[in-house]
Parts: sequence; structure tokens; C-alpha cells
Amino acid sequence: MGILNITPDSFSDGGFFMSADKALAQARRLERDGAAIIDVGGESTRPGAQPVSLQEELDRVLPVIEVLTREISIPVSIDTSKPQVMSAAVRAGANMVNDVYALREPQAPETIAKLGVPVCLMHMRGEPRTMQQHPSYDDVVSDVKEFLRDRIAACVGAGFNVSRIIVDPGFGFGKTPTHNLELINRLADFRDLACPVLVGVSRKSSIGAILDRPVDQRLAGSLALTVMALLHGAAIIRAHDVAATVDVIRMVEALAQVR
Ligand code: 7PJ
Repeated sequence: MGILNITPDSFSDGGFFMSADKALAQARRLERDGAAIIDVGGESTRPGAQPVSLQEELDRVLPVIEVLTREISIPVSIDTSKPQVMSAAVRAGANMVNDVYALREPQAPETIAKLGVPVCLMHMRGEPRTMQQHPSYDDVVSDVKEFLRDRIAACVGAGFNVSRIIVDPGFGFGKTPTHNLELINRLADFRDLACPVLVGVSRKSSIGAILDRPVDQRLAGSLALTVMALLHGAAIIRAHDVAATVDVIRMVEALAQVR
């Protein structure tokens, strides 16, 4: 899953893809580099980020989704927590919803049930503005799993098929670097949720903290975590550096063929 941020403040590529033609050029590049999905987001969820209004988010993402639907052939995912954005984006051609808030906004599960598209439910403790203030868990893996199990149940209760649900432990969302590493090390534990697991580690601050690298020097760290996530069963990797990530995936798949 290649990342296409349509935000002025995204921490690693902020402001570069604000116009629809720049977004299209970047999307073509992600597709050429081997992405299977493009994730379009109009609201930054990085630590400390402020929320954006509904209208602002619609104005950012809808023109981009419309042009991507026409011009590229891989599925488009809309990264949003707002049910109105989910509906408008799917009407404009988006093929799936990626919600870092796991459909906890009122009406979000009912909206997805009606739209009938796949959805990624991600774990986040708190909200982006405050989530990195003293994250603590009894056991991060069981706590995150329990949250995801509850969200799966809420979605199935709202009427949608469990086969359309993807889960994500939410690397970097209300977690310390140690919590994040533990989630990767024990990712195989998420298998009993019986949903494909998506993981997003790309360029994140835990990598910066461990390696003491700025955001433009975290590729090796991101790829190291990607290998581990794949070995522990990740089905989808969300990444900025698609060409390198696809090589890692192909290499790990080649290894798995041999045993
Ligand atoms: C994630 C995401 C993630 C999913 C972001 C960033 C922050 N969606 N959206 N999983 N991260 N599903 O890209 O650094 O990890 S925004």
C-alpha cells in the first residue's frame, strides 16, 4: 500500500502533493514501483496533529480520488475517520476505507456496511493530538487485540461481512518504541483474529528514536521492520518507499517458497 498524503503538514512529504496533478504524478510513480493499493489521506494523523474540518478534508481528497480513479488501474483507499468523507470518496471511486480510528465515529460502521467496501480497522490509543503522552498498557499485544476484536464485533453487528475487514495494530499510535517493537515481534498473535493484518512502519518516529535518524534516513530501519512483519504474517505493508518495499516483499516471498 503506497502512501499519498494530501496534507500540508504530513511529517515526511508534507505539502508536496497538494494539487491533483502532483498527486497523480506521485500515484503513477507508486503504481510503477509496484504498489497494489494507493492510500489517499487528507487529514494528518501524525503525533500532535490538529484535526481538519470536514469541508477542508473533502476539498483535499475528492479531486485527487476522481483523477486517480480515471488515470490509474490499482485500487484506491481513502484514509479517513469521517463517515461523510468515506461516502463521498467511495462515490468518487475509492475502493476501500482505511480508518486509524477503527470506525469509532458515530455512524461509521453503518456507513461502511452500506458502502460495501473493505475496511482497515487500526488500533490507536487516544487521539493524534495527545496519543504520545504517557502511553501505557498491561500487555500491549493483548490490549490491542482485545480492542480490535471489539471493533470487529461492532462492525459485524452493524451488518458487514467479516471477510471485508483488515486489522492493523497501529504502529506508532499511542505507543512507546518498545510497545511498537513488541507488536512487530508478536505480530503472529494477531492471526487468531482471522483477518488480514496491515502494518505501517514507514519512516516512523520509533525508528528515528532507535537509530537516531531524521525522517529522510529511516529507509533501512523501515525495511528491517518490514521483513520482521512479513515473517510474522503481515499481509499488507503501508509504505512511502514502494520500490524498496516491494523488493523486500518479493525477496521474503522467494525465501518462503524454499523452506
Ligand atoms: C498508518 C495509517 C498505519 C494505517 C498512518 C504515518 C502516519 N493507516 N495512517 N496504519 N499510519 N492503517 O504514515 O506515519 O500505521 S499516518
